[in-house]
Amino acid sequence: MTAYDPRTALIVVDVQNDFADPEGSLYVAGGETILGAVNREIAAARDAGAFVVYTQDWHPESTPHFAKDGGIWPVHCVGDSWGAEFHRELDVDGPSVKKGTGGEDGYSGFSTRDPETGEQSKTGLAALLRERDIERVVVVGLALDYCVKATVLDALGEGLSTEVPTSATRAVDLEPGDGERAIEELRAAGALVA
Ligand code: VGL
Ligand code: ZN
Repeated sequence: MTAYDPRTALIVVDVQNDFADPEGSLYVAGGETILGAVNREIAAARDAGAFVVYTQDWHPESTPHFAKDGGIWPVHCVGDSWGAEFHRELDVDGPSVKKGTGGEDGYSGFSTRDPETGEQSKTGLAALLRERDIERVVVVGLALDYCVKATVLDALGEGLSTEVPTSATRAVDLEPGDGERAIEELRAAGALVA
């Protein structure tokens, strides 16, 4: 279990049906098995007075993020669909930041990127953390090699000390070993991955 205090925030990334439920369209193998570990992190954070914030991948029906529209992913997390809802076992107690809503790729909870123009935009996450004088973040959820990785790299870029408890995340592993490579990359960038 990770240690929490009021200057730490827990960021729960994309624990949504399409990633975490075996019936989901972009199911991450073992996604549902992290729910216990994620909920324990949430309880520990809440008990210590730490801020808990959630992200949700939230796409329009057509976006260059999807294979049918020229991207690489099956249709997933279409806004207001079952797949975009939080997994029913997730303890939700805090604000949620939605990303990808305008058709951009929304891998990081902090920023989105237009896949056609490359233009980057910020979500409200950094502002939520700054308002609370957060200096350290713990990042859990799905998927380790995409949205968790991108969120951790942006958190480090924001100057935040960043930790990832591996029991509370899983990788898509589009290519075998992607999860292990993500861990190496995050460590090299300065994250504590334990
Ligand atoms: C994600 C692929 C596409 C994620 C989101 O949450 O890791 N992966 N969209
Ligand atoms: Zn997505």
